[in-house]
Amino acid sequence: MLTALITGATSGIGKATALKFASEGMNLILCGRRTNRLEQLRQQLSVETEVQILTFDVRNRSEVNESLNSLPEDFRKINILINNAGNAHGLDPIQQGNVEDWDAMIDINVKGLLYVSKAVIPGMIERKSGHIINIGSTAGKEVYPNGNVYCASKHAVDAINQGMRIDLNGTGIRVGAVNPGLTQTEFSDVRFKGDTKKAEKVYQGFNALQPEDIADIIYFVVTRPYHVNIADLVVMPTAQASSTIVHKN
Ligand code: NDP
Ligand code: 8X3
Repeated sequence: MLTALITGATSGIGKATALKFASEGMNLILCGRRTNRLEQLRQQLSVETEVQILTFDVRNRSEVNESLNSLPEDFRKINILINNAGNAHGLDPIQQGNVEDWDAMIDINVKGLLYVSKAVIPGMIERKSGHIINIGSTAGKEVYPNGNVYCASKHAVDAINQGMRIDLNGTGIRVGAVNPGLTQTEFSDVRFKGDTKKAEKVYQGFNALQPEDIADIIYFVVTRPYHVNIADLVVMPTAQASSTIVHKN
């Protein structure tokens, strides 16, 4: 029985991946800061599979380590790590950028991903097996106006994904990235700090990707035969050609 740890499981892509994995019988370790949502998911998914929940902020290195060390013995063998927790904070020209937003994006999207990976990788090396999926973004492939630091954080994820694959080569661990384009989640609510009207506009006039679309792809990636590693995958809505070119009705 495979065990998957998913960060950012309380919403969007992480939650959809949790639902997909549960429906396929994987054991789950679900992480996030919102305990009530994690509890709800545990109740919902426990009829299908075994679920552990961990409440921690990926920015807090000691919380990350203590949480992972608190796992019961039968959840310590993590086969799959989905490094998904992350968000954009703000969409401002760099000269008007908010330093707290910059800190949040670098601390969560980059350092948080590293802290969780650092805690999980040693066990995978010991067992000579494991699969790490880093959730990047089209924003990690190109920079768009006002995307500055968010794009930088996702370019860092792209570099870390490559670096992990290079350094872990020969250990038995597979490493790959899934890089979504515009996906309708709580992402824009967070980016625009609860301005739901502004957030809704982002996905109006075209068929955006849904979190379930990405979850299906993640499931496909982690269920390839062991000798197949999907190293880097970019997926956009059909209406999207690049970060700045989206065909709207
Ligand atoms: P959501 O806002 O719906 O989900 C974000 C998740 O990240 C939540 O579960 C949230 O949980 C978690 N999270 C955020 N900050 C922290 C933190 N400090 N510590 C722990 N967990 C945290 O957005 P998405 O599902 O869209 O985003 C998931 C990933 O996909 C992100 O890495 C994002 O950059 C990426 N992505 C999204 C795209 C999109 O268009 N939506 C496109 C490309 C990539 P909680 O608040 O409970 O802590
Ligand atoms: C999320 C996609 O284009 O909003 O990473 O940055 S975008």
